[in-house]
Amino acid sequence: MGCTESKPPEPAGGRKPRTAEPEDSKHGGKEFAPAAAAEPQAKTEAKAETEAEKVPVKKVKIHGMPMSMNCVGPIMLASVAECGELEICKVFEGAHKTEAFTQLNAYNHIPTLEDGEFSMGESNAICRYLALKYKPELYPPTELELCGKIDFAMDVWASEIDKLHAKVVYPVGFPDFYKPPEDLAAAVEAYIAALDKWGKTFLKDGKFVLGDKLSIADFKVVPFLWAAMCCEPKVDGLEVPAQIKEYVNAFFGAVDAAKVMKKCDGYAIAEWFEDKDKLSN
Ligand SMILES: N[C@@H](CCC(=O)N[C@@H](CS)C(=O)NCC(=O)O)C(=O)O
Repeated sequence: MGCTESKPPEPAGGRKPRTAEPEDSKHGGKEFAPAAAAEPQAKTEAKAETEAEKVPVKKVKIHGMPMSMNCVGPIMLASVAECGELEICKVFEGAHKTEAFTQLNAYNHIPTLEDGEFSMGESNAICRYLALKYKPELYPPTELELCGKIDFAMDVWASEIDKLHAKVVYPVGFPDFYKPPEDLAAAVEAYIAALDKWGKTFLKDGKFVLGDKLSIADFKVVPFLWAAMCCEPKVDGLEVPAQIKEYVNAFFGAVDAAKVMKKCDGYAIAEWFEDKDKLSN
C-alpha cells in the first residue's frame, strides 16, 4: 500500500490528517478510469487483461512512515525501481515492536525491507540492496569508484552529520522525543557548516553526487536536506546553504516519486513540519 491508500495513524498529540484527495490517487487517476459504458464487454475485458499485464508486480514492502527521513529514501527508490512500495508501520502504536516485526528486523526500526522471504533493516543497506537488485544504474556494481563516492557521501551523512541534524531538525518535528540543545545557536551554526561542507565535498561535479546522474546517495540524503529546508521558519538562524537548496530542487525536478516528501495524506515531510511550533529553549 502506498501513502495515498492507507492513512498512517494519528500520532500522539492528536494531529488530524489533511483530507484533500491526492493528485496521484491510484483510484482517481485517469490511468485507472473505468472503460466507457458503450464499449462492448468482450473488448473491455480484453483491454482490462492487457492493462493488468502491464501493471508491474510490486512485491517489495518498505515498512515505514512517510515523515521519517530514514524511510523516504528507500520508499522513493522502490517506487523508481517499480519493485515495491511503502507499507505503513504504525510506530506510534508500537507496530515495530511486535513479534512479527521482530522477525523482519531484530533491531525494531523503520525502515525495514521485506522482499519475499528476505528482510533487512538500515536505510543505507536497504538502498544498496534495492539498487543492486532492481535498479543497478543507481549503484553501478562494476564501477567501483562511483560506488565508493556514493558510499562516502551516504556514510558521511550517517556518521558525521546525522547527529547534528538530530539537534536542530528532530526537536522541531518530534518534540516529544528530542529536546533542543542548551546552546541552540551553536548547534545551528555547526549544522549549517556541516551542510555546507557536504555540498562542497559531494556536489562539486554537477547537480547530483555523481554529476548529472542520479544515485542512491541522492535518494538517501535529500529527505534530510528537504526536512532542514522545511524547518527554516521554525529555527532562528537556520539558513540552508544555497547549493544544497539547488540540489534538493534539482532532485524534485528529476524524480517524480519525490512528491511523497511534499504530499502524503498530511504525513509527508513538508506537511509534518508545516504546523510544528518554532523551536525555543
Ligand atoms: N540507522 C537506522 C536508523 C533507523 C531509525 O532510527 N528509525 C527510526 C525512525 S526514523 C525508528 O525506527 N524509530 C522508532 C524506534 O526507534 O522505536 C537507519 O538508517 O535505518
